[in-house]
Amino acid sequence: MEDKSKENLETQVIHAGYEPDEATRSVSPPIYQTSTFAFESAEQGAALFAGKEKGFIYTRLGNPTIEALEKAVASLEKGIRALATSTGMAAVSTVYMALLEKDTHMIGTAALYGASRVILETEFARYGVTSDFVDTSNLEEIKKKIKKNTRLLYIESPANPTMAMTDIQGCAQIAREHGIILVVDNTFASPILQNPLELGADVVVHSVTKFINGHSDVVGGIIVSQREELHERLAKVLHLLGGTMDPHQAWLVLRGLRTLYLRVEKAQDNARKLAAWLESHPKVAWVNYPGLPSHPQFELMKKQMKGPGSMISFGLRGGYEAGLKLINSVRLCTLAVSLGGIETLIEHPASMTHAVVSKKEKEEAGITDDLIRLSVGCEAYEDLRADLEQALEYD
Ligand code: LCS
Repeated sequence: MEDKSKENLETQVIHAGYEPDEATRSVSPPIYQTSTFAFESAEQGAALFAGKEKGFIYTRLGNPTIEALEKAVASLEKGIRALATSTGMAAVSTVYMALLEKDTHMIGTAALYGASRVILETEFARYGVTSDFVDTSNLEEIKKKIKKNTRLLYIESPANPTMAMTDIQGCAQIAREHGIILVVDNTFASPILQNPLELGADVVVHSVTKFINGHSDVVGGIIVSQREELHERLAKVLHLLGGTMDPHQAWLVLRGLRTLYLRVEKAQDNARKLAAWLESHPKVAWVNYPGLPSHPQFELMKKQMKGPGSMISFGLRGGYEAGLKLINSVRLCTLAVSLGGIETLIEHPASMTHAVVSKKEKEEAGITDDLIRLSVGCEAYEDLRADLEQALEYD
């Protein structure tokens, strides 16, 4: 296959990972809907299992349709290899399982997606793994928590749902100095706007449920590595745990991926305008959007991202009560969790996506009761603004 890595992202997103195959010349990749692959002989089966010959064995261990998606996302993220998973949480938990050991420690961003944090505090804690969640926007907070047994620094930037940003290059330097692996959940930015591996991260994870698939019709995840030995370690654990993707799911995600660039551009354009409009609205108390000069890390966004994306969090002067009125009054925006789809979604993280996180930890992470999260989609800006305008007409 031709090396696509030199092409512009706009081109890669359309072509990476697949070329018309020799047998049929089909332009769209075939869906290899099979659980297993026939061996030519007993000897060949043994050679495949022994790793002496390359080829497909069994879909949990690899499948051509899934591989097409993995190659495409690895290329977009500037990684060497990728592993597609059944959900975003399968990617996150595989990373934790592969890179943490009994009696080791990890440091994470306080405002992580709720389940990515809680699985450490409740489930991995049962195996002697300890964790500290800090405001990773402040690199000093990370340094303060490093211990002899710290193995993993796990960050989200921008973070779900506060939109706080973390200096990825700064984290990579700290990680290198202490022999720690840096993993970045790049779900909110997508590979179009941010490539953490180029900024020094070791591994990137995505919930492909979000921007990469982009149509709110599939759940999935992916792990991209920057080094062969990390990929091998992650692959071994994923194949044993079994949280792998299915070929039909992979085909749908690859289909969604082909329009990622167009969707990200359009949604970001809408979000820039909506964030500025919200910020000037008399009923709005605050807006957190990395594309606004008022965002505390506006300069960092310009340094490490190609654009601020399409996620906005904001609070109303009327606080929680007013927020509920707003989200119950929208007509075009859909009241639903998840994000990164073509349709605009609105939700209340404190009682929904981050409900599993304790009240005290939510407060420390900045997930306040008045915070409303908006995942801006690809509708016409004027229609979105009109919808929010009418929903803000409460007394
Ligand atoms: N990482 C991030 C940043 C996420 O936002 C999510 C899900 C996950 C990982 C897990 O991915 P999943 O297993 O759901 O594919 N975030 C959600 C959210 O904010 N609303 O609903 C799900």
